Amino acid sequence: MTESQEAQVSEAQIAVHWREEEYIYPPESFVAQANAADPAIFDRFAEDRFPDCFTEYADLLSWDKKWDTILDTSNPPYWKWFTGGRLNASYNCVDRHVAAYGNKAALIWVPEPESADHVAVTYRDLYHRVNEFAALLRDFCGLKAGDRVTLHMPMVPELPVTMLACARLGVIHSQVFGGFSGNACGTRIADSGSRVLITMDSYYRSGDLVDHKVKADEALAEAHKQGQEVDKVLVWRRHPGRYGSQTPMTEGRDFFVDEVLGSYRGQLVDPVSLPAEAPLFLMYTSGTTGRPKGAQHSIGGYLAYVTGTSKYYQDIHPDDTYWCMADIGWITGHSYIVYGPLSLGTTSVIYEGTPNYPDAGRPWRIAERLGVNIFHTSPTAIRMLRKVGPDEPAKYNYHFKHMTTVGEPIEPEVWRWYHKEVGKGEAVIVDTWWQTETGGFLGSSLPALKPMKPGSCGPAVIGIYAAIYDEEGNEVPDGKAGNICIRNPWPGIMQTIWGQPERFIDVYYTKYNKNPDSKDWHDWPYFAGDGAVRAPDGYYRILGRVDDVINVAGHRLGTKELESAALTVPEVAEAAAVPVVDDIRGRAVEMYVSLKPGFVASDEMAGKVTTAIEVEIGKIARPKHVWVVPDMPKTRSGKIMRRVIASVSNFTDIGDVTTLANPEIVEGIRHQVQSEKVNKGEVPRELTEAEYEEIKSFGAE
Ligand code: 6R9
Repeated sequence: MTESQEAQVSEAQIAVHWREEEYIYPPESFVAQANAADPAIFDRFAEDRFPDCFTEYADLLSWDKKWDTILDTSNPPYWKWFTGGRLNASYNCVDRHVAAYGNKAALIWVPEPESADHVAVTYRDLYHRVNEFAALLRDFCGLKAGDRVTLHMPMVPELPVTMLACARLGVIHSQVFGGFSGNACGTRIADSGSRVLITMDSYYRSGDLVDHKVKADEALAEAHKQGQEVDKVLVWRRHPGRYGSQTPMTEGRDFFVDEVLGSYRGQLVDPVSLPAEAPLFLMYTSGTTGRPKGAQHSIGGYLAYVTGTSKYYQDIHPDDTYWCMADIGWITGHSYIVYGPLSLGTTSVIYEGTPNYPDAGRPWRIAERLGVNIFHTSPTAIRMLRKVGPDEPAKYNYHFKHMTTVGEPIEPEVWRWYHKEVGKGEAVIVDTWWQTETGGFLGSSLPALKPMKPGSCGPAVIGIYAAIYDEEGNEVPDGKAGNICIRNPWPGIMQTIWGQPERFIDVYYTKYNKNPDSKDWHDWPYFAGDGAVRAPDGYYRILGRVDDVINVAGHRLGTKELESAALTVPEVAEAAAVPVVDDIRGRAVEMYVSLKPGFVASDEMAGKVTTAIEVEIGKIARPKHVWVVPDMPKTRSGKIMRRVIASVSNFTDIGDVTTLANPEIVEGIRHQVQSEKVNKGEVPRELTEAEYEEIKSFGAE
């Protein structure tokens, strides 16, 4: 960087200092068996080989017809990968493995009740189950390629069966996380225009059989309110033949899958040969406005990308037993429980319940019993298991060769516990940074070829050329924080936001695009919305979101979504959501609300806000506190200053309030909130510099 460029670096940039962690090298035994152990791979994916390098991923798939063009950039930033090619995702994840691995488990399902045996679904079983269900979707529901179907299912093998049956027909599935509320599901049904909802009656969670069908009725009511009618609700039963819900079935609309399926037994459905750029699924995620964004992923590009990254970064071989503890309702589960692992013909474990049920030894008993050798989870789960059972892993005789962490930054000391105790010092760790929108990994170390560095996700993955820009689009020097961007398209990138093509450009591209007419991909960096710092060795440390998204336990919650949920309480006049640093879940949500004139603050009012959030979004978004305050700190133009209340909640320096329209209220709010927290023993530890910066600039105006 020249001196003049250096001078342009904005003063607003934050220097982020943290102790550089030592490298940790992979064991010889891992390197000897790794899928990617030859450094020549870095040359194959170097920038001058782009986009041709990605044919290495596409070649891992079986194509009905090979592509004509690797990357079509004629309509930026709506990139098209492998155009002219045709394939089927269900064929690639199921049919093509039956000859060689027909008797091998594709899925091993572990029910939550420990007394129940695990269930192995072989590739041959999976083939039959996917075919039958595809026949039902086609002939009973009248579904065809391009139709959307909403799934609201728990962690059961019927979920991948349903996804793969949709994929067989080219039906676009939109799986909504099972823990989300009926209303959240209904909003997604309406947004995607689904006429069919596929759900399950009940499932086990923390020891209880949860009534899930009740949410289907709420979802349909919400979808109806938003103008979308649903003709059929297909209800899988957790125990076939035995209904586990109190909610009545609606005649002519709701059907038990196990009953209807009887007529389709043994039927085979040819996988529909589809264009590479046809959509495979939608995955909804939160943004800064209330309306969720349906990230649309393609068949060819997406499947190639998750297959390639599963092979090289997850080091999956067909004879591995791979367990990703994420929920299939999130992108991690789609890419790295279902599509990537099954495309490679491996055995993928699905666990129904919570990791610490009935105790903190459960994951390690599962690993021991099933011979899991690749393990994948989130920092939140690691922190929790470390807290409740730090010595548990050592009691079990399992051996991981490889472990993943995903979803949030991981603290170096938590990383070290994961490495030493869970990995028994034998396993490599990949810290994988990526997003719903990106389909697969963006930042991670290639495990046999790059050392691990606790707290850093590693360099950009092969074929991804990252950069950190300041607000003006200048690259920042190493060691300085800025906005991490990906300079090039890649096959896993979403195609668009379903039904909101302008928002796709606005959110991810407008910020750093200098010429909207350019057809050159170099002019369209992808803005990820995360702050990051690069070290001189090229390793990235992800600092967290730079927008109004709160990452709770690896799940993205939009402040606007939380606030609109709070505003459904009739007495609430204004609402603001802020993050508070949480030792287990990374961040928790705190809500601040003010009431309409004539209403008084009470615990009951706070309770109503909590309930509203659970109903609108789900229990996962449940705020840690709801503070009913007399008024919100506001700018003169009337905007709520979230950074001020975020500082109050986190006990950090409140900063300059002289620009507020009502600075006098801040002291009262601080007293109210902090004295209650002190009474409850909730004073947070001292924040790290990065956390401090996040709070200080939260929702910055
Ligand atoms: C895969 C997934 C994406 C956001 C992302 C970032 C955070 C994900 C991370 C990480 C630090 C990691 N994030 N992985 N932060 N280190 N290894 O999580 O997708 O649910 O869309 O969340 O999560 O802030 O922007 P998604």
